[in-house]
Amino acid sequence: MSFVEINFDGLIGPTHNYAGLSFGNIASANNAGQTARPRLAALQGLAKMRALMDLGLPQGFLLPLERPNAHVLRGIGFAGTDAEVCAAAWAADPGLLRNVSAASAMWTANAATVSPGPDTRDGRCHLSVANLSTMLHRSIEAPETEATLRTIFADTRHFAVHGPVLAKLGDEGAANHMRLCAHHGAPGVEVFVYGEQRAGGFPARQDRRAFEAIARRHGLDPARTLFVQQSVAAIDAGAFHNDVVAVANETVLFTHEQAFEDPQALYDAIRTRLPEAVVVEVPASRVSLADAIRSYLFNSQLVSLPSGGMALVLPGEAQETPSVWTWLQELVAGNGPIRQLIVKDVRESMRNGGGPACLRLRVAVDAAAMAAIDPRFLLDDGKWEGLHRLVEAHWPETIAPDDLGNPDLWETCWSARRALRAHLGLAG
Ligand code: SUG
Repeated sequence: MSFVEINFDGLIGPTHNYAGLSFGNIASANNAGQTARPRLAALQGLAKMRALMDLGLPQGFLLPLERPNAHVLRGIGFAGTDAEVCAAAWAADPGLLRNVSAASAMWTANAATVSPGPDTRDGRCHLSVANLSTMLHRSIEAPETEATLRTIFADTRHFAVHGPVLAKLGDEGAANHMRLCAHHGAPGVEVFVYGEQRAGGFPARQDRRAFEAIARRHGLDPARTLFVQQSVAAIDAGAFHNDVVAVANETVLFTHEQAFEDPQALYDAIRTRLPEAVVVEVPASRVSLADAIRSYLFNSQLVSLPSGGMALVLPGEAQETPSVWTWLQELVAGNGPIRQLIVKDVRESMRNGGGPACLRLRVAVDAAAMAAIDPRFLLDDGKWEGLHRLVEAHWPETIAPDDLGNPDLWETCWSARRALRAHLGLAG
């Protein structure tokens, strides 16, 4: 087996809800206060994983974190048992409990930044856990995410897992990182996309210096490493991560015309380093930035098919947005590398601003590194069915905003997580 790319999807956790916690994320704000369907959300996520498996692609998953997180509440002065701590927080400040209850670790594109072995000085695959320090509810993810990644990628002959960079340097991981290469096993051009804060604008969550630190730690070749600024217009239109307006796979960069401050300079820099690169740019005259963000056209998974060519795994909203769907029909009718459209319903996640690409972390590995990955986190038919059954049995059907203060819900969610860990043979 040669090099393969594995998608590690976040198994959507039992506390999935709509608390409107992410300023600058339009879907999260618009759907705040609605009733969420955690069981359906997790099943939609699993169905998407299944679709990738059916294409013949390797599929892994990452775990939901412990939510509500009583340890964090204890650290800020609440005392007692887990349930007492949560009850006290809810009474004192419901917003706090909402923040420590978020199932936001489902968006594993924000778990870490990954540089595969062909790009790094020591030939190992390097993963840097994201600090997610801009949003309170996400800033508490890193320690548990790091523990999970250290379990999955424990073999230091093939992998190096790094902790998060300084919290002052905001870092949101692979959501702002793209890799272009002749094929997954060839040295890549790594593109790190950062934001610049505009006074009064939505938050620019990715600090340039965070990415510079990560590139240094990963031992990347400076000649094949690009730092580019995300367009201010995109952030202000609601593209809080670059993967809302651009996605890359192997030789292809699929991007909106207004994704970057200086798109021509980026395209030229990529082509100089990778002459076979193909830039598929969608003009604003065909798909407005607003339609791109509403439909999550670019938050599709762009994957190489074992049979050749590439497929886009899109959210249902892309099909429902006429400008987008018309453009996509023309795209696949042409002679370009993108040949197939696969539409998956991930509406529960989409309502919080998380499309197909947000739900996955890509890790490209050779056969030896693949064999070194903890197999409990790699899916086959039987393991997928096991997860499906577990979700059906343990995940709550609905969560309305005030349910988050209900002790019965906390117990249900903690016991769902315990059942999952026991199912996988993990402690605690
Ligand atoms: O960080 N939404 C996430 C969505 C992350 C999407 N990821 C990528 N683009 N890769 C965020 O804004 C909303 C949670 C809430 O409001 O309850 C939230 O965290």
